[in-house]
Amino acid sequence: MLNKKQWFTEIHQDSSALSFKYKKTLFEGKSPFQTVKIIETKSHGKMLINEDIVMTCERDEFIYHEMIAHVPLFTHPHPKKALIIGGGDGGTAREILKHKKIKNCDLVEIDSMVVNACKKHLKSIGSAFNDPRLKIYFEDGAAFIKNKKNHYDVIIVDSADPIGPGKVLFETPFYKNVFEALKPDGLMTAQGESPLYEQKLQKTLLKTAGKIFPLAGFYNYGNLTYPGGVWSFLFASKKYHPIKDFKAGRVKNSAFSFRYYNKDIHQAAFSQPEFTKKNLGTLWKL
Ligand code: SPD
Repeated sequence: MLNKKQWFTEIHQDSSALSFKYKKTLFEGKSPFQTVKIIETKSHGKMLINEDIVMTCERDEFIYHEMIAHVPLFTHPHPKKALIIGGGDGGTAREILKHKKIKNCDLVEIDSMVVNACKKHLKSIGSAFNDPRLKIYFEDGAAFIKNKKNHYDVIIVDSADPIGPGKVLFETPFYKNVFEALKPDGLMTAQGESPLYEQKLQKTLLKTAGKIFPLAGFYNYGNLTYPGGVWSFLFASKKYHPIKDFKAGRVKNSAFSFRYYNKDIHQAAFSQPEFTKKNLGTLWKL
């Protein structure tokens, strides 16, 4: 919700709200899927907002994008082919393409308006759109993946919340198709919502992924702009374990300049508070 006094407010579950003061609106549109806005905030840089929900902003996007991309890519020992479902702002692609081992990265975003608006107004996030290894498809990711078998080393589901067109990305048929689309030693990560607000969803998601993948669990991160501050990613893998198979030396040798991710965070992020352990119970398979 944008109001006259230049505050954008995201209302969460009709019970709390996060507001950001902004200087101007850079882009405002309505696609067949959603409303899309980019605003210039007072203190959080440019911010992408879909359906009045903050997707990403310049001030803290590095946390989300480094964690969704480098945890899987430093777990898989030789990732060559990657798929991003969603991720139209380009931040996840930017991080994936830092890995020179990646030869091809497909990005399947349902909404071309998001990509085009970010290309124009959020260049620091969408800085890898011209990388020749990146191929963008404006399609429904859930449909796209049905036709891929044994194809990708790593799949990253960079989705919005499980409302609207993205809801299917949290459901069993989609996870079965992700499993099929991965090579025999492939692995995936997915936007996993707030462990504080979405305990029921996390439990369902882990049950879903845990029935399909031999290894499944959550890892956490903190940011400034998502309700509750502490958020998570789902990690699911056919073979490689994110801690036992992780070679910390690869992170150092990469010489990437991270702002959040490092070898210690990679491992620590899988530690869970007591309420999460209790919630996820024996389904925790890591
Ligand atoms: N509550 C909003 C969660 C949005 C997660 N996806 C963000 C996309 C960043 N590339």
